[in-house]
Amino acid sequence: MTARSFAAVDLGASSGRVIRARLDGGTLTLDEVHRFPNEPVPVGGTLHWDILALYRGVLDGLRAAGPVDSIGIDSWAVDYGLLDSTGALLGNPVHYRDARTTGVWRDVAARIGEERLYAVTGLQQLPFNTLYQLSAAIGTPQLAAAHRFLMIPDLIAYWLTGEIGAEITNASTTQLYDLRKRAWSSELIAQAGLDERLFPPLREPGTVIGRARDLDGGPAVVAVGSHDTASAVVAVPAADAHFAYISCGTWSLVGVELDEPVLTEAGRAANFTNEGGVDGTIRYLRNVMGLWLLQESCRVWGGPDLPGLLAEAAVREPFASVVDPDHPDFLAPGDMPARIAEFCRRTGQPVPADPPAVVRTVVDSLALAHRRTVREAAALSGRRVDVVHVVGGGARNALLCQLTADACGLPVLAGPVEATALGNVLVQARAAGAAGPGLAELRALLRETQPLTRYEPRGGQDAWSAAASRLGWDEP
Ligand code: LFR
Repeated sequence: MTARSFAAVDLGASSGRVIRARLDGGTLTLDEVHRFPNEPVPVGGTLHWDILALYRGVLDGLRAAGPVDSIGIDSWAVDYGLLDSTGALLGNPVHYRDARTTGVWRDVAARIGEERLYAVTGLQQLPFNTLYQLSAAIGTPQLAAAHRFLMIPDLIAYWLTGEIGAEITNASTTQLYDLRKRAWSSELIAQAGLDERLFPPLREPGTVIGRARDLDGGPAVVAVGSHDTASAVVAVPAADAHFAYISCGTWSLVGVELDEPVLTEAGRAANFTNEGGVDGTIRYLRNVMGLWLLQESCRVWGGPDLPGLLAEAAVREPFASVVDPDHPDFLAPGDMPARIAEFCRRTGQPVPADPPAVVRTVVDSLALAHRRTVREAAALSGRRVDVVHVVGGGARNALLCQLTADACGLPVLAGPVEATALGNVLVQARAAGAAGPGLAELRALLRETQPLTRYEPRGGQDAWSAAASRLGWDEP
């Protein structure tokens, strides 16, 4: 078979990347050809994405990648741009961490009915779900002038190809998508007071969107799991169905992969989500705040040497203090060490005295939240879990991986670090007839080509239960 090359555009909350992948027989190699910062900009009290700077980075990266068979685009979920009737972008997309939805989501959810919302969309309540962002925009001149709604990867694809559409894995995070009908929910769109004509036709991962007009040779742009978590889960190198995954980056997305949604009252009460995955799979998971707590702490500390801090944290006292990483206080950008200190004070725990102590508190707390969420995912779905796969940047964090294995009482298989880019590339490779056909074959290819690290649980489950009860957590 001849060698194939693909470009993965992966936009993350703190940086964007263009990665070139080469698939040659049994070898799959990645090469990051361009990385550019993603620096949100506060304007007039609203936090925006600098979408044109991101697009500039995408174009520079795609030019640097040279000739490729195709291009796939993924990014974080829920956020969007609005086009006017001439196709021009109306304003800069707003960052999901902006506070404009704070007071909105409870009212909207109560008006539509939380049970109904869950029955149709299967989604967890996150204050920033697209439904709540659009609800917050009702009455604005911008929404009144809007002709089309495009999620971030669909907007980038539109700029590259001129083609309008909505990729389904990302559409499934809007809370306006009917999971069973695999279509926009006319019912919820109407109830939210939105115009259904805003929402473009849906497209499946693996379909060709169009040609990138401004690039040499006009390579095809192919729809992938454009929600970064959907692409990351494609690249979980699982050998059978009995696994949980933690897609660990800015967020930790913790759950299991299912064939059918779980829409039970218990799942709704536990705020579990059913996001649409590649090949009709369901990502049954819950968002855990993830490395965001460390990233923001490091920003406040002026960019310290993180590996050094983690090494020091590893020898600090375990469970000196633990926090609930999902507390709403930790959602917005800001002084995380101060917020962690405040949480500890409020809950009668020692305040971490220096950066290594803060780091230990964060890592213990994340491992504890991973444990709780893996257990809940297994209990709520009935899926037996024998191994926990940690993929994404967090797979590099040996302390977090070991403590997650300890906390879950299960082996952790860490890697690939580049899961999102790999999942993006594999769906393109399959569309080109160069890999697959099923997720099982794509994952087998990863097991053969990507380095993975195994962490065995070291016991001590009682200490983890005790830490969980300090937070008042009821564990299954
Ligand atoms: C991860 C992610 C999560 C989503 C959050 C906000 O990058 O896509 O899956 O809940 O970002 O969009």
